[in-house]
Amino acid sequence: MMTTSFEQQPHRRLNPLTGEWVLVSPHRAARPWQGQVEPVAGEHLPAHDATCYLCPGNARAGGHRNPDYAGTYVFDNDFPALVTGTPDVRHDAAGGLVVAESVPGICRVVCFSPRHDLTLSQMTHEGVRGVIDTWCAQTSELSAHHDIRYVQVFENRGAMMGCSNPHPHGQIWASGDVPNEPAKELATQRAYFSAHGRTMLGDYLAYERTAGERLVVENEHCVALVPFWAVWPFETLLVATHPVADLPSLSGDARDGWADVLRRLTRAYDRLFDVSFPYSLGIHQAPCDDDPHPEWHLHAHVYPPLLRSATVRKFMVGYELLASPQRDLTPESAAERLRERGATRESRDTGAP
Ligand code: H2U
Ligand code: ZN
Repeated sequence: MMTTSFEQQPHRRLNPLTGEWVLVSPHRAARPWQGQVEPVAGEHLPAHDATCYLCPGNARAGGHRNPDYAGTYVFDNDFPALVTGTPDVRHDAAGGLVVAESVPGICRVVCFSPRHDLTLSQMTHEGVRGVIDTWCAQTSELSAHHDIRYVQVFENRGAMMGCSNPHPHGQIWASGDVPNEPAKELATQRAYFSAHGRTMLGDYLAYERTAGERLVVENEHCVALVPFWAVWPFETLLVATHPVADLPSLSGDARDGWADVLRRLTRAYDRLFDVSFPYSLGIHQAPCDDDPHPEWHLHAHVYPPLLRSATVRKFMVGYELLASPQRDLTPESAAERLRERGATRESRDTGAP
């Protein structure tokens, strides 16, 4: 348990993966709140939408047509942020103050299901397992490219997160650099592994399993918890129970375990405010740079913007933008609320494909 005085008094918590602090002000959570927590009528979507650029058989921008796919479907993004074959150029002026360099890369879109009206939380176990298998296969394929050093798998869900289309899909951006967030985690995990000979997240997971108060859903392969240093109100961290460095290293059983936790967690999120819960989800895996990565422990972050209801979101502005992230709701109470809604182990045959 936490030192009792921290339950009421302002304090800051360290994120050992990034080396950054978050300010926690639990006493503010008790302040009067006039807003209602009300269910929002869900948008009714058709199973197939003739105007959707991700539905089977439909045309996309640029003239491509999607095949009549049955499971997942991957295509090269028609508006990629990164492209292959960019000339290798570096600009360094003003004694290192004005620096730019070229970044080659490949951007893909992953349709999770042919059904326009589903989310990960509503798909069957087999459907979500198919998504994980696709992430694994894409990671293997993209990391084999000689100019790729990092493969970022992610999903932006919901209009609140800037997602342009409700059709269940995610993206993969593979790049020639190791981007900011994984680069921070590489440095901290490396330092921890060289000091202790064990992975940072393996030791952290052992601590959380004993403490119990931040656990949300788990099985023998994957644990979802609200990290001690969570910034977003209902942020979660998914950690592999057996340390592996990347998605392709997950065994078949472990992929089933991740599918089970992903489904139960996204269902718990949907039940929290009785709304199809928006979030950004991303897998953090080892860089594919030919170095061994015994320090890297496969994990995923889920960052949902909602704070008090389906319509009240947290904004990262003011102090957060200029000084440090801050939260009122403690990670422990967020975990308790999610745990209550994710307690049941779902039957494998509920849901849709
Ligand atoms: P969101 O996940 O943020 O909604 O983005 C969907 C992606 O789909 C976006 O990166 C791509 C956009 O470039 N896209 C296509 O590749 N082809 C299309 O016909 C429309 C959208
Ligand atoms: Zn669609």
